[in-house]
Amino acid sequence: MEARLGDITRSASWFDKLNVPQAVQPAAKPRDRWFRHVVPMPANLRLLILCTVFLVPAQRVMPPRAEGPIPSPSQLAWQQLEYYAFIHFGMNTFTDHEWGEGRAQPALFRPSQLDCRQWARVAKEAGIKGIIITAKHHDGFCLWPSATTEYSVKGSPWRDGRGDVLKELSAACREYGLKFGVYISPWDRNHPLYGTPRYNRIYKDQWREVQSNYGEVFETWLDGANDLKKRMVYDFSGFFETIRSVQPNAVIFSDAGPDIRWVGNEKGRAGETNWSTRNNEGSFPGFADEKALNTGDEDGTTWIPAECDVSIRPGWFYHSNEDSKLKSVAELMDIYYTSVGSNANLLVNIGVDRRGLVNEQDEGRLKEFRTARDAAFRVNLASGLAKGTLKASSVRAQDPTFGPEKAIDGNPETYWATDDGLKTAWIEIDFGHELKFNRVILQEKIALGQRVKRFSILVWNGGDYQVAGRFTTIGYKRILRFDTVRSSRLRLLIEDAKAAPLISNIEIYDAPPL
Ligand code: FUL
Repeated sequence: MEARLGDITRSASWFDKLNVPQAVQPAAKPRDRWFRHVVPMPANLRLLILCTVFLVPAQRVMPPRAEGPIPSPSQLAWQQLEYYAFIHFGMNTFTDHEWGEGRAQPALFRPSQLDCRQWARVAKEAGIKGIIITAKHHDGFCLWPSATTEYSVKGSPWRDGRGDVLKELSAACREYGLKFGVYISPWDRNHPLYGTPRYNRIYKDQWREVQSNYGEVFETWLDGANDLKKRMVYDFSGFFETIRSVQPNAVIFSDAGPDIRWVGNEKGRAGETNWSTRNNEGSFPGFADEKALNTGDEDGTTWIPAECDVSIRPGWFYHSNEDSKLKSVAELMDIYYTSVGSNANLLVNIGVDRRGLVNEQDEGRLKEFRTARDAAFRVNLASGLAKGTLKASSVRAQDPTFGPEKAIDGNPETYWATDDGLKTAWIEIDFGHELKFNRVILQEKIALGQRVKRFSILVWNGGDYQVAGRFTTIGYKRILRFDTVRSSRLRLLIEDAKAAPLISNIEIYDAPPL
């Protein structure tokens, strides 16, 4: 899928046919001939009109209008987190199960050294921005002393039945500057009311409890899991309303959004084409159209970006027999490129062990993963370039506010914009001398909609531009990988877009081999 620089043999002449302007055209300004048509009028009225016309300061060029659906402020803040962790911990940790049946005695839950500050410290040191905890998995065991059930930490010997994992974890997250999120499974294999309509109320109460008592929750995670025999008709719209009523800024994740969508697999792979827009009508958690979730819909009517959940080990919960089966750094880096690098957020799962600690194996691997990311993106070759090293085929109304330099100024608010109506355009960086690179990061100004449908990266070979790779969508972030090239110029050629492209960031790196 990934176009690589091995493809460079292709001639660049195809893009000449795209009819992309070769340089910025002077904007044709309408001529101010209004005064010709002035009809006789009283002198004081004429004076007033003249004052208004000449004394009002020159109008700024208006920013482009949004195209299609756009993210809410919470969705935008969520997208900027990029990478955060899942923690699967609960009764399954002690019974060595993935899906408990809800029959294990609460007395079995007895972590010997549970320390949420250790979880938060490891996460912080690994560059993780937040933690989502399995407050209740399918077995129904609650990690907080819920009033809705007897099946919880209050029945366990841990902290003499007075413990509360959510209380300790939310405090640790605050201490370490991490976001705190919660997963509550709707499927509950213990609750006596499961399978009856009354259970919907129980489940809403559980959301009310976890959202009312532990401070700010950044993400609420709901899967669509259902019992095969006692099949529930879940009141998902009621669940979403309940969550919104307590914490309106918490984004809600499920197969069907409403804020964040599942990416359609548990491998950490978003589509090469990945729209943050979806035609969501008829979607229901538990009935996932995996293909559509993987790519989103170009003409989607709702903004629902994708999240990639993937475990660092084969299972979600800790099993000692998986201590030697962690994903390698190379695998994690590959996942990073196909998730964060493909316009999705990455949710890496850690199974906290029976002691109640992030296991040494997982801690080590998470830190190695961070080291590899830091090494890949150490020196941005597009930063600090002198003015004039960038050119573009078009600049919105020729206003420097939207000039090509805005794509490398390190400010996510500013962006390069072309004139309205253009669907093809290029921006070029001339380094002035040959540089070696193999990664390019691109970002669109998604606050105004996702626009780019197809683009190429071209590199100058001394006499001509050659294609390094051809790609489809960009979105919030796209990271392109290709074999190392040596070149003095790079051109981003946008070949098709839903509306005039708005590029807020370009970074260029020479990532070392792993
Ligand atoms: C799924 C569950 O069935 C798995 O056990 C795991 O929790 C995964 C993240 O979500 O729906």
